[in-house]
Amino acid sequence: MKPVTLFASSHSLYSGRARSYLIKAAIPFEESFFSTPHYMQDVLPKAGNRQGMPTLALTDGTVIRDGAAIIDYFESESGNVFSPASPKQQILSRLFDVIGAEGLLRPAMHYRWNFDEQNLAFLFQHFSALLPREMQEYTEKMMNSMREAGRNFGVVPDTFELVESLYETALLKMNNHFAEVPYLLGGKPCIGDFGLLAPMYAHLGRDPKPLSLMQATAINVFRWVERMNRPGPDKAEFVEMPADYLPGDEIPETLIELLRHLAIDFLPETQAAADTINQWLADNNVEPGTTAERAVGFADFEIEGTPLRAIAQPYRFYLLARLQNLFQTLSEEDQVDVSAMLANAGLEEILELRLTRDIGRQGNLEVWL
Ligand SMILES: N[C@@H](CCC(=O)N[C@@H](CS)C(=O)NCC(=O)O)C(=O)O
Repeated sequence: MKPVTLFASSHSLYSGRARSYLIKAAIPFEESFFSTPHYMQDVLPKAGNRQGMPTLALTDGTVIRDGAAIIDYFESESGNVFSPASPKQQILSRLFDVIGAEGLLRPAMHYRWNFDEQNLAFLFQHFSALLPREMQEYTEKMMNSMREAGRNFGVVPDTFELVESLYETALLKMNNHFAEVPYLLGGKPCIGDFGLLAPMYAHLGRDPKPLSLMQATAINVFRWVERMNRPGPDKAEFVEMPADYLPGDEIPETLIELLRHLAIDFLPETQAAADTINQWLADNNVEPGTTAERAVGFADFEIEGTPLRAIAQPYRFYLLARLQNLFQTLSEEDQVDVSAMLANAGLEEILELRLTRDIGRQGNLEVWL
């Protein structure tokens, strides 16, 4: 079978999510960079002219930009092999997708950009490799713009201590979970595993500083990161466990404990971002079909007494709405069960945190409907 092409890079957060999916789904692929003439001439125009990784080209030339859209495409082709069908599991799968892809950007950026002694040479090599030879002088500029992105996500000296303490506890709780099961929901990865891998691979499981922290303090998380990048179940430690989701819609207690901890950060930021974006929507006349930009202003919130300011990102709500819409399709009885599970994890409000306008996709871009 001719391989599809994934425009990606080893050190890109969102590339890790799509790559892992292709590996686990056994879809033949080859990787390419977005600085090639082929990407610029043939792929970018079909990607809504938005340059970004991951972008994927099918063998017939069709282009899919955005990691969630890439996964959606192959899920619908395959009959949703990585989407659990039972109520609680399917909601948690979607929840981990949004928390992973959007809710752990602060630790990812902190451990990448604030430990120059350990990380800088490694990062320089990777960023320089993204640029064609004649543009090498822009390497540092590109790196500085990513450093700036970290500050925009709320990683500034006053928040370093909080970001580290939240992440260290998250690692511990993930480690407890992956001591019990090889993937979030049992013997097989779900959509949520791919989302969670986004920050946990390219940044937190690969850059020298956070990789050493993970290897020293969270061996089971390290193994999960490795496992997510290998074909097949790769779960010799759990040889007795079927390569499937836990039976009976079971949710391990270790997962609820992890969510309870992740909620400390995810909930206040989501509440504040919803307020900022909804205010922006009220103040601006946004025509249907307008591209939903990455950020619309800043959200101010507080975690454990520390004030934070982070860009308010509509995309978080694009992913969250998928969970909320899924919830609406459940029977009343299942909704009661799912709400109780979310309440137990301190995340029941997540069902209500909506924007006043929906976001959809047109021409490979997220747009306001
Ligand atoms: N929502 C997109 C985000 C993709 C994204 O922001 N990718 C980063 C790399 S991890 C990127 O390409 N940044 C460079 C740029 O935006 O020019 C997805 O989930 O795929």
